[in-house]
Amino acid sequence: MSKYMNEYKNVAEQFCLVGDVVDICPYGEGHINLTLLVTTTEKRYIMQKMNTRVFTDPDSLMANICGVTEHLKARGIETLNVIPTKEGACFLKGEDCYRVYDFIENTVTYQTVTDKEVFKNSGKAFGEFQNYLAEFDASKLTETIKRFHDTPKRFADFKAALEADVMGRAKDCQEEIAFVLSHENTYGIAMEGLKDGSLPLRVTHNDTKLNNILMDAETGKARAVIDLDTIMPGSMLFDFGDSIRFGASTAAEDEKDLNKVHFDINLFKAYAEGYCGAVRDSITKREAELLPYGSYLMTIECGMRFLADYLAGDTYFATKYADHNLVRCRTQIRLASEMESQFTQMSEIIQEILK
Ligand code: ADP
Ligand code: GN1
Ligand code: MG
Repeated sequence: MSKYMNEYKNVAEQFCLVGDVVDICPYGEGHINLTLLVTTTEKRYIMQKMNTRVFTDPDSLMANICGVTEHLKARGIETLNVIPTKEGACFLKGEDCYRVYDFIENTVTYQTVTDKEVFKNSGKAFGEFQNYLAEFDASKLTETIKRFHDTPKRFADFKAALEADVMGRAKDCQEEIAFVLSHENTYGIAMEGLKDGSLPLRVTHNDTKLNNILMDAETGKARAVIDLDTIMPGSMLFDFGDSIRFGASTAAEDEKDLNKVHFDINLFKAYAEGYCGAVRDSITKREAELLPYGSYLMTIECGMRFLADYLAGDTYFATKYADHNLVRCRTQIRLASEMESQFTQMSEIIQEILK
């Protein structure tokens, strides 16, 4: 029996699965939860050991997910289907917490953009997802990670990790540290906009990277937005920006050769066409103006989060080797600095699409 069957078969059998469990193996490239593909004699499931260090209130988290998925199902939208435990709960609660979803078959997730059209389709799907969330009662949602995209707070956390330097790693990343410190005056615009009301507070997904959407394996069209853990009140800038951060790059998030990493304005345009096309009726003038900035902000924010985690000893993001978080931070800095010099072109593209 494989290591994973040994360790998790008993767990899987506590859920209402159809058929007998015949295989369990790790699946996907998520950085937060342990994701397992469970195969039974009848069908496949995704089982996740939830990261309860990151999500400290799994009851509220699962209530959010059940609420949102019910909302989507009622509108005929394909979404995650939560499989209950044999005791009728929506997740298994214990020292570790687990949940199971139907595996959504005949879909693929991408770790980089291989086809501009697919990226445009993902933009359309995330834009439509934003529209569906607009009809969802925000008061029913718990904020699963407080101040998730509050970049000045992220910057304060980064400075605390730098100050502590518990691993003695700061000496190895002076250039990256200097970049993050020198851009402090650019971090506040989105939070200020939300505070003074010039940017509307919406219900947003907040983690819109390309591998959090399942695309149809045959048509390349979006099938389902997944990873619903961070659905919370936020700004449209966060959802648009995080997709650009991950997808409008010529390389993977953890590419080691920085010569291969560039911000690709044509990919930006493709995503913007899909996303802005979908939110055309609800996007405000100020949001549209700030979409280029939001892309930069989500990129540098993610860079400083990777760097803070590197300094803190890799306690948050799953890593595969010692300086994985530093490698990731470097790609984000490269992208952010290239975006900074192309705000005008990005703005022109948005204006042209929305006119
Ligand atoms: P994390 O929070 O760690 O990122 P995700 O919920 O995003 O975890 O899942 C990790 C990966 O597992 C996804 O990128 C996707 O490839 C795959 N995945 C998750 N849920 C499903 C599902 N229901 N059907 C098919 N694939 C899935
Ligand atoms: C994490 O869970 P996952 O891998 O889809 C992270 C995001 C980061 C992303 C960077 C809850 O996303 O905020 O942008 O890694 N999710 C959480 O790849 O922190
Ligand atoms: Mg994910």
